[in-house]
Parts: sequence; C-alpha cells; structure tokens
Amino acid sequence: MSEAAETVRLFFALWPANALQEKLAIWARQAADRGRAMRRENIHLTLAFLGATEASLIPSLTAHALSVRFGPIRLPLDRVGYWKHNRIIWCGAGEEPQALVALVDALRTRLDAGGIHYDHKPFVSHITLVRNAHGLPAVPAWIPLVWQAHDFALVSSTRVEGRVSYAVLQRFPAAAD
Ligand code: 2AM
Repeated sequence: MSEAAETVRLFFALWPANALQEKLAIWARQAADRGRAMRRENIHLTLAFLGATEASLIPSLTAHALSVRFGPIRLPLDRVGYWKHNRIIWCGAGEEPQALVALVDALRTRLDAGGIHYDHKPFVSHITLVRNAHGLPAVPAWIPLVWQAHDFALVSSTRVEGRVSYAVLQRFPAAAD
C-alpha cells in the first residue's frame, strides 16, 4: 500500500518584526471585545495562500520565491476595518502601495509558471487583528503606523489542540534600495 504524501499548510506573507507585531497585538487585545485577538507571534500579512502542499515541493517553492525580484515596501497602516463575511477586524493601507501590488503580481506569476497551486482570490491586503468579531466595538484610537518591509516569507501553519501556530520557514530579501 502506498503511503499518502506528507503535506504542509503553507502561505507566503510579509512578516513584521516583533516590535511592530507587539504594537498591533496590544491594539488588537483592546479592540477584541467578544472576539479573539490574534496572538503577537501570529500577526502577518498574507501575499498568497497555498494551503495543503506536498512537503517535497518546498525546495522548488523556495527556488521560485528566491527568483522574485522586488523592492522594499513602505506600507502605511492607516486604516482599520471590520469585514462581516469572515468576522475579522483588520488593519492595512488606505491606498495599496504600488510596490506591494508589484510583489504580489510577481510572486503569483512565478507560482503560476511553476504550476504551484494557491488560492487565486484577488489580493486584498490586510492584517487580521481580531477573529470572531461582531463589528468594530468602541475601539481605542488607531494610531497610524508605517511598516517598512524588506523581505517576505514562506510560512507553515499547524494546529495543535485547536491553537494555530505559524513558523517562518524562509525569508526572501528585497533587492537593495
Ligand atoms: P485571514 O487572516 O484573512 O483569514 C493563514 O491562514 C493566512 O492565510 C491568514 O492570514 C488568512 O487570511 C490567509 N488566507 C488567505 N486565503 C486563505 C484561504 N483560502 N484559507 C485560509 N486562509 C487563507
């Protein structure tokens, strides 16, 4: 009997430094109300969601990602919002930076060329801060931040006893400014 191939749940993301994650996590906890604030170490911005992927594909995925050329991204986090359809409170840029759109296009084009499966839903950048939210409660004032991203990451997601935990497998640096 052949054994099923080992799969890992994967996605590509911009992964903030701890200090920025911490600022966002503090606000998320204050805004959580009846929802569930994201834990500091899980806060990120997804670029492409691959889902269950054969582990043996990771080296080729990494090679594809390394060949993506992109510049540093200046991402103002100047908006917070609530989406009813998936009940999340999120933050992001009021106006999508061109450098971010270009990175997502380049990455997805590369994945397409490599025949790698991912979720083709149009990219709408956001950082999830609270799940299972019931709207924007009387939220604390949002203080706009600016995120300077100099790399993106391949991330795995595992669920242990109902808790999701993410691990950055590899980072891919931007070309120098
Ligand atoms: P979300 O925060 O808006 O739920 C890991 O699940 C990450 O991938 C999350 O940031 C999640 O976005 C994102 N994601 C994008 N498409 C997804 C999908 N089809 N299923 C699960 N997560 C998805």
